[in-house]
Amino acid sequence: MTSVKTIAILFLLQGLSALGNVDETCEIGASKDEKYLLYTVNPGEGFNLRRDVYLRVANLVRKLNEIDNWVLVLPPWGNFYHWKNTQRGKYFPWSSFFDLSSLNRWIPVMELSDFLKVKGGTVDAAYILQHYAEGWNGNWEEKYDERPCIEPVPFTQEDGNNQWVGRIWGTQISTENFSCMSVQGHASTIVPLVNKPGVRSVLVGRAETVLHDEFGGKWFWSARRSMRFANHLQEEANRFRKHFLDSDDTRDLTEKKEDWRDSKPKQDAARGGPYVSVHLRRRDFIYAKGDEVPSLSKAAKQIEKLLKSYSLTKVFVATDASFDEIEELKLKLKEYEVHYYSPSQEFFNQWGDGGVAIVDQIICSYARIFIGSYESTFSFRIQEEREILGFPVETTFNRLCGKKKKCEQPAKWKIVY
Ligand code: GFB
Repeated sequence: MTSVKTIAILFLLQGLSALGNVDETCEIGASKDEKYLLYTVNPGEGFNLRRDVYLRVANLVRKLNEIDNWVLVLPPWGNFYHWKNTQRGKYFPWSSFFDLSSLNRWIPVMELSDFLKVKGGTVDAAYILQHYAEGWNGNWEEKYDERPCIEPVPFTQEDGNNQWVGRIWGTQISTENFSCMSVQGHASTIVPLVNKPGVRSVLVGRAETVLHDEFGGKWFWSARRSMRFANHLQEEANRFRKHFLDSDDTRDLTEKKEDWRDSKPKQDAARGGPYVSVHLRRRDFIYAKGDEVPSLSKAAKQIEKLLKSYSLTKVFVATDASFDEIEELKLKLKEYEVHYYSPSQEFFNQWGDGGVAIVDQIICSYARIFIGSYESTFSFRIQEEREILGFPVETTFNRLCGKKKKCEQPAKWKIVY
């Protein structure tokens, strides 16, 4: 099985590295028949939309593996607009945030650093996806065509040289075959583009351009369930739950099986810890979403209403708000216990803004009742997590209302097995 093979290669590489014995570019341990897909996402996108793009690409690999033997190379995380306290140019491998053995139970994956050890920084082809300059003119058909690049691309070609060279994830990637591809369609629309005879490694840039093959369907949820968090983050969140929120999996009825494929909690079985959790998105969201975002006073009122209706006294707030805003919110809720996660310096140095964001998301996921922010992908990922844990929908799909009279609640994307 490919996934087992990939893990075996990684162990072999780790062993050889420890012996100081690896030739950085030779194909030690590479399986002759494996092919490699790399991808990028629009640099302006945040952490949680990127997590969604992973699901699209993972299911592209699932499709590719019906005909061949592809491994997904995981693009390291870094240089994000929102990660203000994390050093620019610092990239985190996926194992910093996610459990690779869980991912591998859905499709074969490997870290970029392991790909570079096996293959070096050269790929057989690189495509940057884009929409059609002329739009789709009301005529939806699934297609892709080579077209002039619409936006600046990360690859350049020196005169008289047939190599295209780009700097991606702080790493030099080169290829002899580069083009921009206008695409209209789903992830599997580009299967023939990727799976060409003689092409063994492909980089697909701007992968967010393609849609999910079946958003909210069984394959979507399998890929999503495979995205379990790294143990060190889950444990950090569990310590916080226990210490400050009287919350643990036994009492909360949120125990999970070791392997996500065996974990299928009964719908509505999860009880959650005795606290309200809130995702209160501030900063650029206030400008981007305007009247949909509440003032702190209005947010406090909505939180208090939930605390009362669930007879709870503790609230956990995940937020990107400034310290002053957090203090202001605490003051407005002074009759209740308001908690938020503040990492130790040691934790922050190791896992950065991404690690803190995930700990916040995990703690929100285990609350008796959750309320999020309007159309925030950060909130959406928490809602998915709660579906995976088996919470009743009315405790999950709630949002804070802003000034607008009409306050539509989030769509209820229920899990499918
Ligand atoms: O994750 P994200 O795409 O969600 O971007 P939205 C928000 C980022 O802000 C997160 C930080 O990845 C975190 O780095 N952040 C937001 C938080 N809320 C929290 C929180 O509660 N705790 C912690 N620790 N960090 C979209 C962006 O954000 O908002 C778009 O993707 C754009 O680029 C738009 O900025 C306005 O969907 O909320």
